[in-house]
Amino acid sequence: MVTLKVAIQKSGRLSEKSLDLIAECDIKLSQGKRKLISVSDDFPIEVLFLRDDDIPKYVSDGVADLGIVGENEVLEKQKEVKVIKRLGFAHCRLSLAIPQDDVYSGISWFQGKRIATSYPRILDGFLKKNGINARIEEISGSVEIATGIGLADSIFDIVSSGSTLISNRLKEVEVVCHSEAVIIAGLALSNEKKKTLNDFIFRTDTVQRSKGNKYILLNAPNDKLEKIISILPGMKSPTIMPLYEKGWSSLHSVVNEKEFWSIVGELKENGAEGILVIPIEKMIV
Ligand code: PRT
Ligand code: ZN
Repeated sequence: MVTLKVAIQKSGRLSEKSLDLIAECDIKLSQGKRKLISVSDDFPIEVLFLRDDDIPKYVSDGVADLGIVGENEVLEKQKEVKVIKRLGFAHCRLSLAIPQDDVYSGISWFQGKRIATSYPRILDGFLKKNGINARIEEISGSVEIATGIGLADSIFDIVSSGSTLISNRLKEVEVVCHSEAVIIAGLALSNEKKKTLNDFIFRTDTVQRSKGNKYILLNAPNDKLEKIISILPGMKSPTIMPLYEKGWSSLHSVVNEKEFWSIVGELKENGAEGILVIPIEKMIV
């Protein structure tokens, strides 16, 4: 298989989880993190460690074939790349925020105002769509202090818990878009590279599917099995095996971690005993 070059963030909010994903795919990288390039002996992959802002460009230029990056950077950079998979981590939103004490009258509040941001393109698109004429002050970091130092009347920035806004006496008034980590790919991958890509995506799908799911084993009297099966939301039909003790069976199935706590009481009420819940490492359907 042809080697695939994957760009991930060198250091920051996405780096650890990106490396975890690669490791969970059973791909071991040759060198420690924080190097410029790492290779793997057991999968045709080369990992490039870059700044997240640069990843869409490197992928569209073909320097890297794939990238793991925040969707916000993809939307902002407007490079020729396609999002091929959402990864379910680094969730955040891009929002407009104004000083806490200002009365917010709706989107027209922004008419004629100065808005500081590191995401001028996304903001510009939003303002145009809403017919707002405002001045965008592009800055590369510490956007949240822009109103306090008199650089702008409001800000447009990433919000996660909202505590940065609160500690800077700002309030979130418009959510413009949501973001999470995604895998992006270049538009012109060779067929050979696509094969490696499919293999890599298959592995990531397998890892993601297993997350949040648990293998459940329990014992139950045979006359209660039907009821217990109707409680279990399982993947397909559960496996039933007879126990040595007559009239009893062992039932095996897969449950979602979140659902487990809401059904465990009902399982017990209906005669389930010796319930075991075991982590699943890989799940292939
Ligand atoms: O050095 P490099 O350029 O690679 O890194 P960076 O500093 O630009 O990015 P980094 O590591 O801060 O973030 C990488 C990606 O993580 C972002 O592009 C988003 O996709 C995602 N992400 C998720 C976040 C946040 N959550 C987040 N909370 N990125 C930044 N923040 C910052 C935000 O800028 C603000 O200052 O956290 C603050 C807000 O957080 P709350 O929780 O106080 O609301
Ligand atoms: Zn960055």
